[in-house]
Amino acid sequence: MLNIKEIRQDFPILNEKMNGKSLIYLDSAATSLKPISVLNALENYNARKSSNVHRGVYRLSQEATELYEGARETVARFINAKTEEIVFTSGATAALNLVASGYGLSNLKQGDEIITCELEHHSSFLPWQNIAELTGAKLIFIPLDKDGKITTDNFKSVLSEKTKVVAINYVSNTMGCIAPIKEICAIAHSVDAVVSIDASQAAPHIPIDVIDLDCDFLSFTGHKMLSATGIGVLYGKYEILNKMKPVSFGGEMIDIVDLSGSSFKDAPYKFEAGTPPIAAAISLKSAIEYLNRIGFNAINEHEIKLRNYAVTGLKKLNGITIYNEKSDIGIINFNVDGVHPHDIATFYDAHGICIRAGHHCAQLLMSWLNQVSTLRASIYLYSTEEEIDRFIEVTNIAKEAFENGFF
Ligand code: C6P
Repeated sequence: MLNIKEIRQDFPILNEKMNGKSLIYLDSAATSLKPISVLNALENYNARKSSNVHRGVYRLSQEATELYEGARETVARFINAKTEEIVFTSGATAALNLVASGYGLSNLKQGDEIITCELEHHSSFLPWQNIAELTGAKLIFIPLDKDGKITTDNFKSVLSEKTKVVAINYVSNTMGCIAPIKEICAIAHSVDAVVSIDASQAAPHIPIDVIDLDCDFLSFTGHKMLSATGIGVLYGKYEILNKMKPVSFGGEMIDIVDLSGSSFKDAPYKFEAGTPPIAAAISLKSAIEYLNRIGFNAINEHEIKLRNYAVTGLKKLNGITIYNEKSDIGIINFNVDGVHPHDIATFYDAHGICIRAGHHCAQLLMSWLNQVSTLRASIYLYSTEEEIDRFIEVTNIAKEAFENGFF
């Protein structure tokens, strides 16, 4: 069980007031709060080790390089990968685009098929829609089950010898459901398709083992798992990654530059052109150490307990539609019937409660749900039962105010 009191002391922002009220942060799926250890790691680099990596022969630069490369080792251990299989990017969006442009563009042709689904975040879907347009490959969608989930049977129903790439999420950012990734990888490999996983909403909540999953690529972003913004991770099986051509060119990714042509370093460095997100990578190491100290079993247990508590509370109020009664992480996707989500979200804000309203960068899913937008409350390790009580209370006040025409 989590020691919630101790955990909350690690997050200084939780002492802030918002609109004169205690801050209740229920938008961790958008970005998480940051603990002191992560802030200290950032401060340590910026205040005491600030210099560029891989470039200087002087001691300070070597120390910065050690910190940066140490972060790569920590990330590799975190997902059971080899160090050279970890590419640092600016976020999950950049990592997912790198797979599509670096692998998809040169390996796909007219008639090939890319399997994806309507749960995808735009950063997972759009890069492949673009590659499909450029190569003539066809996008194929896994039919979701009645709860909006990917199942292995539904996946099998669209797989064929033409399938060359499978690009799907591990955990949906809007429904919070875990996809059967390990089974999907095994099935996809039976037709020699390559599998790219968007693990942005998985990495903060569940343990990931890329060897066990046997995925070919896996992307995630640091800022949803306690680190600073500006750092993302692309894991790729080394034999695939190293064959890929770089998509971004510039400093430090080169071997030899010559008038007649240039050559590049091996992976992962050929994909890290320019000065990398040094401070953010170092903060990600610290974030992973924090998460490992708490442990994913305790985190997940805490999230699911609070999530179920919130769903029970919401269901007691009439006129609430919940789109994901079951979910595997602390995400509740809902609407207050008859009221636009932005109006409710503004009401929450006046009470110090941060909740995301909109299409959540998942417009395909909104169409599947037959909605333009929804509300999303997302819970993390620092969330409390008292915060959920207040969230339910304010939802009720908002609902009654809108029903009685006060707005
Ligand atoms: N989702 C959300 O509120 P970046 O922005 O590159 O760090 O992460 C993109 C991304 C990719 N995949 C999934 C599943 C995601 O949830 C996100 C980011 C945020 O849901 C912001 S739209």
